[in-house]
Amino acid sequence: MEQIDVQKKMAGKKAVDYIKDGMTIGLGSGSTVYWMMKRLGELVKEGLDIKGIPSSLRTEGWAKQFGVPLTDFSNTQQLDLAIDGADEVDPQFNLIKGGGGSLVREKIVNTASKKLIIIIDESKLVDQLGAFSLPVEVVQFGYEATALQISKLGCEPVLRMNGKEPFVSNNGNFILDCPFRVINHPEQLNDDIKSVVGVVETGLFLGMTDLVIVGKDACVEVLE
Ligand code: ABF
Repeated sequence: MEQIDVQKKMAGKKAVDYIKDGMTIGLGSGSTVYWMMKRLGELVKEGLDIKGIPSSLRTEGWAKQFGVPLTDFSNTQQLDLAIDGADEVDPQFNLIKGGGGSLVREKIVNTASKKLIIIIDESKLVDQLGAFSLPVEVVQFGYEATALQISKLGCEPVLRMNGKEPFVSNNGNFILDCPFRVINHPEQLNDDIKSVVGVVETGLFLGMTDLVIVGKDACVEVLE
């Protein structure tokens, strides 16, 4: 296993320490969350009584594969804990997410949770957000016009592709990857992008993270 995968596995497995009997859990997305789901399935088999709401169809598939019971927002509107990955994490725990294309469902799930734990490998820690192109989910209709408006904020948006076709999110939308390079004022940028007609949501997750678990080569570091 590559070192980065070892780190993801360390972080994902550590996260389940925070899951207690009776909780409803927001199940994030991505390859680090995979390890959390696998361990969670083992604990459920041992008798842990939890339910989860998945933030992507892929995570829903893992829940079924590992035997993690699911529920949905028609039954529960507030979650006890959400556990999710990230593409960048700054020292204030502001995040860029959406590299996997599930940012809208992730933001809905994480916002509905009392607590959010982010699980990452070391490479995701940055001094400043922006080197990772910011994913922005937009409706398909007129996405070229939406991209033009976003470009006026200081980047050249790139339509995410899936082979020769545009990538389509779990919500039926397109993703524009926006290379801002350096994001000095994330709150302002988030507000500015969200005010563009056609934008569904941005991958900036600001002021919502309580704890970050960083997988290292032989241990984990918990940042609070
Ligand atoms: C999701 O998975 C996304 O928001 C993010 O793009 C990705 C995290 O990456 P990884 O696969 O490295 O865990 O949480």
